[in-house]
Amino acid sequence: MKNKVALITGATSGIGRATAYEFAKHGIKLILCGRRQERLDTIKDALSKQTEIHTLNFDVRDKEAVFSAIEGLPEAFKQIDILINNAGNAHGLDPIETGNIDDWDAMLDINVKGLLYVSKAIIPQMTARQSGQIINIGSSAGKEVYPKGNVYCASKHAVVAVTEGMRIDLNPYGIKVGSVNPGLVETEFSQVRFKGEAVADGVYKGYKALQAEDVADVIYFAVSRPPHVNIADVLMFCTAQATATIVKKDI
Ligand code: NDP
Ligand code: 8X3
Repeated sequence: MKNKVALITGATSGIGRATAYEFAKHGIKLILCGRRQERLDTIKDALSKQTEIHTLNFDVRDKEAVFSAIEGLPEAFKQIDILINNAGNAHGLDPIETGNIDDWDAMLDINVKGLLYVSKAIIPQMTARQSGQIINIGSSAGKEVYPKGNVYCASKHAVVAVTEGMRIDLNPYGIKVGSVNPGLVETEFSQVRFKGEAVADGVYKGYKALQAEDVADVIYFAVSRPPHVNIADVLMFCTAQATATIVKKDI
């Protein structure tokens, strides 16, 4: 894996950050993206002994910023072998009749359109080289709709559909495309979903949720397979979770 270059969106927290740490262990060169520059700097400092790191600060909703950041990459990072489309969040957990339109916009603009913008900026170099790998971080919410999940679930169903579409369209170029779809993962996700309200603290209580590192392990497994193997679609839960609504809790 040494000398490969991976670009990870949403690398400042949770699954993206854990993936950066996992990739760094294996000497993969990293382009780490997010909006919080201080965090990008801290992660760069922490991992620079293990591998070369470049950081990019952009909001995935801003297509001009996305394209100019990727076009402006220094020579050593210009060839991207692995794209991890991870940036995203849930915003709110409300029934459809009272859902907040700004939350809907955020989820569709970030989780779906942002993923498309970043992909569009990178795919042409992969098709030109006839190689590359794209892993989209979907969710169990992309496989199953749950009460009040409505638009978040729609955004993640879209990620699953876009992943399948990419795999079909990029098949002639030998590009690997797959998705990793976790259930409950203990990250900042619920703080964002519930806008810092106290309810967020209870989401991971009473059971052992997946940790970001568990998902990063699977992502690394997918990128470290031999050339003829593509991990197309992974659904992963913590042991306590059976479906979106069935979670065995000790409280
Ligand atoms: P975190 O909130 O911990 O991390 C989200 C990451 O996305 C941050 O690095 C954040 O960076 C980045 N991000 C959010 N909005 C934007 C934006 N507009 N532009 C650029 N970057 C953005 O959550 P997770 O690690 O849990 O989530 C990562 C992915 O995993 C998401 O796609 C999420 O839907 C998915 N997922 C999460 C699950 C969970 O239970 N936690 C389960 C299944 C899937 P910054 O704020 O610095 O820009
Ligand atoms: C995050 C998992 O169950 O909150 O995608 O939708 S869930």
